[in-house]
Order: sequence, then structure tokens, then C-alpha cells
Amino acid sequence: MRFTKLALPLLGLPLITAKPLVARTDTESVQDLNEQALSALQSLSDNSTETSTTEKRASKCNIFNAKVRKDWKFLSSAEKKKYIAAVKCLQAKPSIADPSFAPGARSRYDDFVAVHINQTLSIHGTGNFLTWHRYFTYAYETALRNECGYTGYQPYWNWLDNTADPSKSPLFDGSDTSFSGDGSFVAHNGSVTANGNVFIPSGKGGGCVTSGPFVDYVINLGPVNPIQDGMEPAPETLGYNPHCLSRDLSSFTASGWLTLPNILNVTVGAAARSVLLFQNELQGRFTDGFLGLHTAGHGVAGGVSGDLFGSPVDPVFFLHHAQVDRIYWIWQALHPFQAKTIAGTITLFNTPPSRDTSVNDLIYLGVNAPSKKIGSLLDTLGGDPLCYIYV
Ligand SMILES: [Cu+2]
Repeated sequence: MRFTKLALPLLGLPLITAKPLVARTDTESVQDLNEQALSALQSLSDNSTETSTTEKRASKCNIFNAKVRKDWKFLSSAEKKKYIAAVKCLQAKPSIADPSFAPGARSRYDDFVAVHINQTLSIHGTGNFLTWHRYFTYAYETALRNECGYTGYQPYWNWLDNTADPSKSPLFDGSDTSFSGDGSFVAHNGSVTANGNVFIPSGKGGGCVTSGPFVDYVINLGPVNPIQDGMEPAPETLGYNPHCLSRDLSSFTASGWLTLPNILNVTVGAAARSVLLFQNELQGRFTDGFLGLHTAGHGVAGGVSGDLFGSPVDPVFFLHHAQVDRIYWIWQALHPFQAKTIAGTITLFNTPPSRDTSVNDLIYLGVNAPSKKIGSLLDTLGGDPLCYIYV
């Protein structure tokens, strides 16, 4: 037993030491973590009670038959265009939510935005933050596939690419294989996070995106609590408020927060010791000016993405949250004894004070997916319904 406990966290280390002694880029170092996670999961699978590899490959969900989520930049142009076409399809399909719930929802895409807006104060800074956003992203991926003919899986945003200039990123370069680029320049005095603790200086945008697939996209819901100077909230929280996709790409936020040390800290460093430390450092604490990788990613996009409530209106949200989930998946794989633990209460940083989150609590996504217990969403290879890995 003692041997097992010592051995498991060391799994995969030979992958690093075996590589030639040349400097690894930050992106490659994160890729090493991803490979360690895969080898840890494979070792767990090898140590399971099933006898043969053939048997494993045939069983319900395992590392061999799991769906594979990839880095956006490694999708072919054709694959990127198919993903973008499916997003636009979801934005064109009529909403199926009860209009009394979200009167402003017009599209199937809005049905996702609406449940996020509605539950914001009970899904951030809470014990369900990681699993809620995991299932939300999964439900969105499923809608793209089942309702809009997408045949791939949910890609992720590799945070450490292009941090010096996010407008060069394949996600934000404004090409027809991006999520549109920066907003037009609108003079403003930066953005201040909701608690007033972090100031993000203005970039070169602030207005509507000017190129790429989402240049004509009309957002119907939000913003609820915009943080960019001069941006006004919608008159009603879930009312109809047509507006454009705005961005203010922030190299300040990307280069300051989307860093290798921050990723190492939460996956193998001091903040990897418990799920509570992990989730707070990853997500960002809204109380003391620590943005964290998650909040920083929203801040890098800026504009409508700065609104904690309405951030899913920017389709890049789902690539960002796939990366948040990838980091969670890596942490879980490298910490198998803690992988299924949860921590936190059911209100935003326990405000107002509330009970602890339970693995028996349901994740509710309205019309977007059947409700699932948190306990069934802790393992991406759990098979009910999750069955995916990251590469
Ligand atoms: Cu969220």
C-alpha cells in the first residue's frame, strides 16, 4: 500500500527525464503534463481487475475507446470550419426553453447562455464549479454533434500560445478559421473585476469584432455585470438585449496570468495538494485580486467575456472551459487518491453562508441536458455520460 501511494504520483516522470536535454517551451511542458496524465490513467487501467487488453478495449468506457479532445491549433482548417459552422447552426436554431424562464432567449445557443446566467451565483466559487462547467461544456459539445451535425469533439484553447499578442492566436486572429478577432478600438479606461480588486488596462479593442465568422453575430442575452469601462448592463437579467460580440484582447492579462508557473502550481505544485487549493488557484479568488487561470482567460478575451454571468455569449468560452477542464483532468489523473473529492459550499465563496456541496447534488442544465449527480461527473472515463480524454 505504501509502495502504491508513493509510486502513483511519480508516474510518467520518466517521460520528462527521457527527453533530450533541450529547453522545453512552456507549451511543451504542459504537453508533458498531459502525457503524464495519460500514462497515469493507463496505469490505473492496467491495474484494474479486467484481465486482457482486448477485454478492456471492448468494455464500456476506457482510455482506449474514449473520445479525444484536441488543441484548436491542431485541427485542420476543414475541421475548424465544421466546428464554427456547428456553432453558427446552434445560434440559428430556435430556443426550446420556456419563454417565461428566459424571455430574451431566441436560439438554442441562448439556451446555454441562459442557464449559466441564471445559476451564476451558485456555480462559481462553489463546490460544483469544476463539475458544473465540465458538464456544461459536455452538453454543448453534445448539442453541436446531435443538433448541428458536428462530427468532431470539443477542442480546447491552449492558453500558453500567443500570450504576448493574443491577436496572433489561431482563436483570435480574425481569419475564417478563428472565433473572430479583436474588437474595434473604443477609447475606455480598462476593466475592473467585479470585486474592484483587479484592473485590466485597455487593449486595442473594446468594441465589436470587425472580422471573421462572428462579425455579424447578434448576442441576445446579457451583459448582466459587465466590467469594461462604459459597458452597460442589460435592463433585465434574462431579457432580450441584442448587441454585438465585443472584445478587448489583453496581452497584459495573457502574459501576466496564463503562465507555465501558474499551471505547474495547480497541477504538481503547492496548490495541487487538495481540491480546495486547486480549484481556488485555478478559478481565481474574487476576494484578494488573484485572477487565476480561469478568470484570466475570460479577461484575455475581454468585452462581453468579462461578464461573469453572460460570458458564454462568446463562443470562445467553450474552448476556454475545455482547457479549464483539461487542467482539472490532469490534476485528477496525477492525484488519483484525491480525484473524486470535492470542497466548497453551494454559494459564491460562501456568500451568503451555505451548506457544503455534496456529490449527490444534481447539476441542472435545464433543456440542455438531463440532470446528473456531481458524483457521476468526477471521472471523464466514468461512462455515464462522460467518456473522453485530452491529447
Ligand atoms: Cu461560468
